[in-house]
Amino acid sequence: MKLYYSPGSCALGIHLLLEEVGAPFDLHRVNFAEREQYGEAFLGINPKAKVPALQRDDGTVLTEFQAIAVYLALTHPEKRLIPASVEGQARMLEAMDYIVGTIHGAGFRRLFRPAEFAAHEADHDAVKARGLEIVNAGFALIDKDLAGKDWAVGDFSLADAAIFYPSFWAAGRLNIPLPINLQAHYRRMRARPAVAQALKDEGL
Ligand SMILES: N[C@@H](CCC(=O)N[C@@H](CS)C(=O)NCC(=O)O)C(=O)O
Repeated sequence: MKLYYSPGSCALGIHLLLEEVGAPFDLHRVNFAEREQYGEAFLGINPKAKVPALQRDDGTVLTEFQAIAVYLALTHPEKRLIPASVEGQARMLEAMDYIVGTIHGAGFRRLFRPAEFAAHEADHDAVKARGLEIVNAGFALIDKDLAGKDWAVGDFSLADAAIFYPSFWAAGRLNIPLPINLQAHYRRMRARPAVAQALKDEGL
C-alpha cells in the first residue's frame, strides 16, 4: 500500500493507524508548498486534491479519513480497532464524524485556509477567530467525553486516531491549549510506539 500524505496533516491519523496495524506501506509525500495536490499527477491519484489517499496493492485508491480508517480496521480485525458492541461502533463513528466534519472541516480549515471562507483579506482575521471558536467548542465536548477514560470508546479505537491529529495541530503547531482530559489523551497517544514512529517518519 502507499499513503499519500503531507507532513503533520490529517493524513497523520491514517499514518499512525498503518503503523498500528503493522501493514507494509510506503509513504509518498505530496508537496503542498509547491501545490502538488493540484498537479496532474496527484489529481490522477485523488481528483479531490486532498490527502490522505491510500493506494492499495491492486492500484485502487481510497480517500476520506473515516473510510480509510475503517478499511484498515476491517482488514486487520485482530487489531480490534473497532469496538465490539453496536453502541461502541456508533459512538466511534459519531466522534470521528464530528472531528473530521466540524473540528477539522469547519474549525481548523478556517484557521489554515481563511481565503476559502472570505474573498477579502480584511475579513480573514474574523474567519480565523470563528475557526478558533469552533475548535475550542469542539475540544470542550471531546474533553468532557474523555473524562475518567483513557480512550474515546472503550479500548483504543479509530476514534483515538481521529482525536489525535487535531490535538497535534493545536499542541504541536498552533499553540492552542488543550483542555485537561484531551491533553492527557494527547500524551497517551504520543506514548504509543506506532504514533512515535509515524511522527518520526514525517520528520515531526
Ligand atoms: N474530508 C477529507 C479532508 C481531507 C483534507 O482536508 N486534507 C487536507 C490536509 S489535512 C488537504 O489535503 N488539503 C490540501 C488542500 O486543501 O489543498 C478527509 O477526511 O480525508
